[in-house]
Amino acid sequence: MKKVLSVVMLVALLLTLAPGAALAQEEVVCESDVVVQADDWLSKIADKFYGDVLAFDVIAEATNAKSATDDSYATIENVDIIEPGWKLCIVSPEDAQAMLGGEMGTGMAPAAGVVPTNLSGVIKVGGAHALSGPIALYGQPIRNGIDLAVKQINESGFLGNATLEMIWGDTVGDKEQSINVFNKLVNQDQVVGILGPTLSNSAFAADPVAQEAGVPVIGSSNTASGITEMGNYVFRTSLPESAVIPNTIKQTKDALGLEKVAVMYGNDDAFTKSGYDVFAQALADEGIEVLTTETFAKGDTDFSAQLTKIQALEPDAIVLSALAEEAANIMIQARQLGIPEDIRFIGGNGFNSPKLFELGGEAANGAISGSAWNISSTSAASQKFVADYEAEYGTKPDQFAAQSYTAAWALATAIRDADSTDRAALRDALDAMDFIESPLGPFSFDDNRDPDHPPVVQVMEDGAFVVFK
Ligand code: 1QQ
Repeated sequence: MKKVLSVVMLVALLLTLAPGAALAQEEVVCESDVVVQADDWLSKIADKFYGDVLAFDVIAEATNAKSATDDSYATIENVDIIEPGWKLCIVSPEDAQAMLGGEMGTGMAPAAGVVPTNLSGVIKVGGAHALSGPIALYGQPIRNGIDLAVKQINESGFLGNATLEMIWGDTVGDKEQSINVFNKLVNQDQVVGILGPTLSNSAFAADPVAQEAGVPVIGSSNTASGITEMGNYVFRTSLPESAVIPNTIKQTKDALGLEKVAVMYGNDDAFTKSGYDVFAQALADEGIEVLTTETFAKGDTDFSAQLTKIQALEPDAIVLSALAEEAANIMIQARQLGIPEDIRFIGGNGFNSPKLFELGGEAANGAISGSAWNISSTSAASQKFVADYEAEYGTKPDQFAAQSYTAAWALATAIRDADSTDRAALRDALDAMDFIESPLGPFSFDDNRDPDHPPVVQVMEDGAFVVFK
């Protein structure tokens, strides 16, 4: 009798555990973890990872199963309420299909680990960046990010029997040199795609060479308006200033109580001019008065005339669209003139190099800039990138390295998805690329071949970039 009872109890217990919903924690294998960003709702994340919002239940179920024994994972009680900072469990697409009983739609991303069959040998990729001269302060970390990605792509067998080889050319941050490098890469080296160039100014000169030859080009530091409008072979992983600055102005207005500012910009560079246009519009939109607009040119070293005028007007802040070298000199001279430290500098992408502090020293502390990425990002992909970069180079990566690393992975993903090195097929594969994991968050190109993810505002504190609050 006793035995019969226990068998009945066991069957009853199994019945309560058995139905599809019951997922024992040990059955759940997270292929990756994702930390929720500000506007990454569960349905969006499901769409990104599985190409299907239906898979949203899978993420909730897998995350809850993990959180039962590991409290670093979130507990999701209501799928309509998820919080930034929550760690979610992303299972493999195959497991997701199985958990949903094969209900996912057709838009599913190709399963990770599908090895291309047509590729073999060495695939040449062009790297066109400023590797010497003043702009190399951006170009070197960019090169590091690309070289790290290529090493990982090759060592992991991501492209099956094929490996990538970078053919580097030094643009020196110069238009003519950029055109020369692009011509060589396209015609002589016959690369499948080009990563670069460093400056928007160079991109406007050289990208048409790639566009006309039908060679995909991915910029990872070009932030001026109009870059991807040059043609359907032009992509970028760098958030344009237009996607970053309005948020920077809004946040700094609220935090610093800005009512009136002075503006300074370089009037002979595509990025600094475009950044100025975006700043001017954002200031107007926020109702912030512009007391004066001062200009300078690349290579200028004496900014005392502009800064003396600005000092007399007593602005709440100085909005500065500049590359790092000029920006650092302007900051030093402003403080030397006696413009107090609480009159902050607010800038764009040009500030986002650690060299700003190396060149500007104490005067660079407090500088605020709109950025695509901050090193404190808690996403697993970002933390892995930072650790791998530090292990490889012994220095911390900057935003430019995060973006160039993403560009190299995007090109490799397109090569793998297309299972071909045909340049037109690669262009199409970049266009159609599903979200990939990246230090910038889940990454894909939007309909204009630009990135689409939330910006951050960072501030230089004791020589390091921290998130501005
Ligand atoms: C551009 C930029 C520069 C700061 C790149 C180094 O954003 O030229 O578009």
